[in-house]
Amino acid sequence: MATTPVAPAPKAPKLNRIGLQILDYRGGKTTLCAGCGHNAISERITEAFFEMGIQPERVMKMSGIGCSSKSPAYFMSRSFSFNSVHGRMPSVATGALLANKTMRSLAVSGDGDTASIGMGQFVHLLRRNVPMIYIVEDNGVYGLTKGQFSATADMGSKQKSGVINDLPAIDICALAIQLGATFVGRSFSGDKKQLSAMLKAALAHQGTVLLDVISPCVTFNDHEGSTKSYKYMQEHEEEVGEVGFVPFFDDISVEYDANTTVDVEMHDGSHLRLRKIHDEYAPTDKVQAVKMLNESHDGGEVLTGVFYVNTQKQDFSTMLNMVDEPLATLPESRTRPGREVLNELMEMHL
Ligand SMILES: Cc1ncc(C[n+]2csc(CCOP(=O)(O)OP(=O)(O)O)c2C)c(N)n1
Ligand code: SF4
Ligand SMILES: [Mg+2]
Repeated sequence: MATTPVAPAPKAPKLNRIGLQILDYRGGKTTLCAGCGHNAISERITEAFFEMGIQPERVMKMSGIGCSSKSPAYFMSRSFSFNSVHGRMPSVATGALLANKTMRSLAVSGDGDTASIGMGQFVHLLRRNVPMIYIVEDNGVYGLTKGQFSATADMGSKQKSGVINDLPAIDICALAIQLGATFVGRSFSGDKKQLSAMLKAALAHQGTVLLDVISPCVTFNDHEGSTKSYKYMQEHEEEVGEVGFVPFFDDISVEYDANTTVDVEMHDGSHLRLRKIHDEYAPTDKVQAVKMLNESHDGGEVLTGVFYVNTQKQDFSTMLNMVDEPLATLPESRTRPGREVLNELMEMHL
């Protein structure tokens, strides 16, 4: 007797350690240009938050203005989100975190938003070591306003119209290390493996994480003569060290060679394992990290990897000795001083 073939049962979706599936971390459909590096970064963010098992409702997504700053709409729809004013996101993010330090903060900005109009705010976020992940989707141009050079455009790089940039670039990573960020690295939107490992490690850190991610703008800065194009990155990317990450909920006894690999224990018990490729690589040495970045510019390389990690420095909310309960949920009786206290204060200052 002939048997009717039975259709295979549909595969159950993969669940993460808190029982959610990848769909729970997705956002709206992107409206950015097809092939824009920012879209690939959104994908990596979605995967990293899913794989680390972060509750989307416990995340606040912060951004300024630009194509990059629009991208938080394209991942984690269930999270809180604040699309602020061009260049003014750092102060909004700092305030939001102080109001509720129990939330995870993820900022997505652009090179124009951060290093041009936003520089005045950005440097103060760095020196405070505000506990958040700050991603700069770096394409060397103002994509949203049609491709003018930003402050990260390399000297000598060519605009689509043929105009040459005659100003030196600001290295956001060197600046961040110098000013106080405690986890600093650079990646490339096309380097899936490295960017994923760096994002997961960033989620394990308590302090300011600054990730400068080279993210080509296919519409205005992906031509011959650009130093932020896919082709230029494929030819000039130089990994300073291979980034490995073992989350706290996996087996951390995985073997590694201590002669060639630096192991850093992160705040949540996860391990960042950095295998040296570059001779001078010493990711816990601030001076060495800045020196290496300066030398790489002179050599025309685009260094990527984790350049600097410091798990010892206090983050901003610890430094301020904030109460455990978020300020946002404290009752008025605990936030508003009574008349007696006010009178006492007035006496003291008379
Ligand atoms: C206060 C203010 N100044 C200028 C602008 C115009 N503006 C909008 S986006 C942008 C640049 C965006 O560049 P970037 O941050 O690099 O983002 P991208 O679009 O390249 O991702 C500028 C100058 C604005 N919206 N608000
Ligand atoms: S203009 Fe450039 S930065 Fe903006 S979405 Fe298009 S490719 Fe991306
Ligand atoms: Mg830009």
